[in-house]
Amino acid sequence: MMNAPVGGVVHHYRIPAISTFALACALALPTQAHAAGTRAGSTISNTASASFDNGAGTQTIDSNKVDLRVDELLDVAVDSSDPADVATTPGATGQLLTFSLTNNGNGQEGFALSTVANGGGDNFDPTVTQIYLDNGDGVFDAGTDTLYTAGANDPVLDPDQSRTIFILSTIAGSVADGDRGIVSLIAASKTGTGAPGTSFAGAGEGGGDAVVGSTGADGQDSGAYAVSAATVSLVKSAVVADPFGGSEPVPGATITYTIVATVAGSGSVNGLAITDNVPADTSYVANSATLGGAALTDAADGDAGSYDGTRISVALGTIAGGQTRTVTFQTKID
Ligand SMILES: [Ca+2]
Ligand SMILES: [Ca+2]
Ligand SMILES: [Ca+2]
Ligand SMILES: [Ca+2]
Repeated sequence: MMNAPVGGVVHHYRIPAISTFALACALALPTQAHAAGTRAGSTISNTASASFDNGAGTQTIDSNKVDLRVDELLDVAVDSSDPADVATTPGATGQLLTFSLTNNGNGQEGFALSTVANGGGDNFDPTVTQIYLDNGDGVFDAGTDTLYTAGANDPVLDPDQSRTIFILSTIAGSVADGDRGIVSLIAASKTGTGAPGTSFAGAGEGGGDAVVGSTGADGQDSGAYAVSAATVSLVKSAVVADPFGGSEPVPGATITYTIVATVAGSGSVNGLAITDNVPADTSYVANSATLGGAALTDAADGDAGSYDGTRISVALGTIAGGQTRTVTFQTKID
């Protein structure tokens, strides 16, 4: 048979002329794999023959034909498609986990989907809000993918067919940096599940029985969210310089305030801004604000700082964990 070498020939640059026909045949074959085995409902027919010589020459007789209808095996696999924990943040919504669902049976089958989000082995329980059935592009888009409703649009797959499934979750606001939350997706054959070998009479594709395969006709896999969060701490201090070279807080003395913002954690914070009202009985020293030692103008302009006559504002923007920002400004005691 030519079948065996064909697969190897396809991957070589030089194709022997003798294999051209075989190669063409290989390319013309359906691309679908046949891991699921012979399609349910197929008939396997067999007839035996006997030949003999009874003195009147060789004769041949055939047996009766034996037809066997192939039953449907129910097998399914669920696999997480996320290569690692999916990063999330406290209070986040619409957080995505991706799975593949594969019909490993030999007949068309529908699958009921469900999730478990409190299975343990982690730090918190995500709240699953929706399951979506992908439209085939492998990318989640709420506008073009199908919102799953159990019992209403259970995915139906041909043998060896796979479908991408998306799970969306909300993350509690109380979770901490580094916390993990696991969600499992479960798919169960709608014809039935059970111990391998369990048979559902007449329920198979093509009229045969449906028989639970080695997977129990259900499958599940888990994905996980990992919280990447940051916290901000703010420390303020003051240094006084009096007009006499000392540090007494007397009228005429200058107070230099220092505010240190420290961001901790594996995540980052957005829109970090520091404000400070200039205290009563003092007068702000014009253009005295600094950020990281660099001067800031009082005008609301290109730099991060401004003074509006009442308070100092410094916009720091997005700051990653492990970084600090130091702001100073001066006032004079009236
Ligand atoms: Ca079926
Ligand atoms: Ca949990
Ligand atoms: Ca899609
Ligand atoms: Ca400014």
